[in-house]
Amino acid sequence: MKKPNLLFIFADQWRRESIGFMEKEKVITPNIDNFAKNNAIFEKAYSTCPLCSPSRATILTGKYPIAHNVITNCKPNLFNNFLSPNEITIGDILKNNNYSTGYIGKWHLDQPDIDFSKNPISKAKNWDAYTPPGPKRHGFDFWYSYGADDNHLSPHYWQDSHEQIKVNEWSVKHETDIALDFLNKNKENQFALFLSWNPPHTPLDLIPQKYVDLYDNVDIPIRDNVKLDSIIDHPQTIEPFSLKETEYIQMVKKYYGAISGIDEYFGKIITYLKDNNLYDNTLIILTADHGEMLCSHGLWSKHVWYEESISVPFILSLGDQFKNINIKTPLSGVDIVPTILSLLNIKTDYSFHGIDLSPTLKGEILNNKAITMCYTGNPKIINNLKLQNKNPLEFGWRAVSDEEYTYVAFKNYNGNEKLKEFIYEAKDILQLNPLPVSEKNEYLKIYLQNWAVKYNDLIFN
Ligand SMILES: [Ca+2]
Repeated sequence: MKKPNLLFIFADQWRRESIGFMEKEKVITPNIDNFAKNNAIFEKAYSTCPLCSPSRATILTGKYPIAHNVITNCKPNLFNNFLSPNEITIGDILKNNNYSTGYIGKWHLDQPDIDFSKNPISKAKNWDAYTPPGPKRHGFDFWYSYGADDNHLSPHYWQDSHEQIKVNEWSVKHETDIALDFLNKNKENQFALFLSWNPPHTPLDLIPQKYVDLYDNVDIPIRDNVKLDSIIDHPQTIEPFSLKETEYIQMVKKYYGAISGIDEYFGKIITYLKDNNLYDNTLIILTADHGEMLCSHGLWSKHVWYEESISVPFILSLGDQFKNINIKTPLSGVDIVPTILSLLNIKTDYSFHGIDLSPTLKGEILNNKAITMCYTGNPKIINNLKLQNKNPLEFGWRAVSDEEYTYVAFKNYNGNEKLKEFIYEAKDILQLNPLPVSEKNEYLKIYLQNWAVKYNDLIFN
């Protein structure tokens, strides 16, 4: 019998609670709700690093950022910070196992083209890159992708030449059409497709209005940890700004609208798979690279240890094998490759930093912990630390979560403060009441210290 196919769909900056069935936020997602109701939900899924490139590299390699070396976003003048052709990704492994492989949408794992030429023939600007056929595509044979660009209503892509393909429609719609075409051409094959949607990533104005209009008469409650005066990101790289409540609610409606749009196209894909007898033998995963703060704790975007930033949706189906299952064991980005390979019955000699969580789908409880982290990629901060003869990799934060607590170790990026520690109880959902490290929870600190020794992480130096 054919091994199961794989369809891995992930969005960008989509936090775990921004889905209808979670009943935490008023997001309209009927297709995803229906999918989740009939399948397996990992209730504690975490991004390994709440930032695009490191998270994506971890999803594909099953390794921590300190090992695959993508510790911050791929952007100009950071010459070693891209996914090396020598890394082994799930794409490489699936291709070697005779899968027809494809990658559609945002990649953001390559060195920007403007590092090589001021006017690249690919016409890639800023952080963007054309990844040519070869080892940098990591086993993905069909390619319809770009590096980093956020023009959701006028996206562009590259296939197998430097020629940029420009499109005038919402990126989620366009990429779904390309994905359906890939599925149609490969339905007789054993296929593995990664579909990487950019929304609900900012800018939130670049969304078809019809999705925002869905929320015209919806009362949007404001999360109790939201602060709208003096909003910054973490670490602070933007000037503080403020929002009126009405402005904030309008912004949240746009964020939710993007997710409703995603829901529509996710529904089309599921319908296609069912109509073409592909649903039963396809492992489908729906997740995100990281979350979005949306002004919780007065913070914008991500790169911080709070749940809104590190938590992601993670819903999985394989025919009707895993029905109505809610898994409480934490899952982190490093666990994704070993779990997928196990569910596809693929054995490999490569080792990963995460574990195979597939036994949890059959009711086993595994003692897994999710480790999350951020380093600095800000050139000003890096230069400042180097002027102090300090290694930038010693700074930032590392965290570990289990079902009861999250422990955070934070060394401020300015280089002259001691390590700070925070403990959050899982039941303190808004994380407004950090606890001191105590006898009850210090096992997590010890766990993280052992992790740092094992993987040569420098946060406790
Ligand atoms: Ca991202």
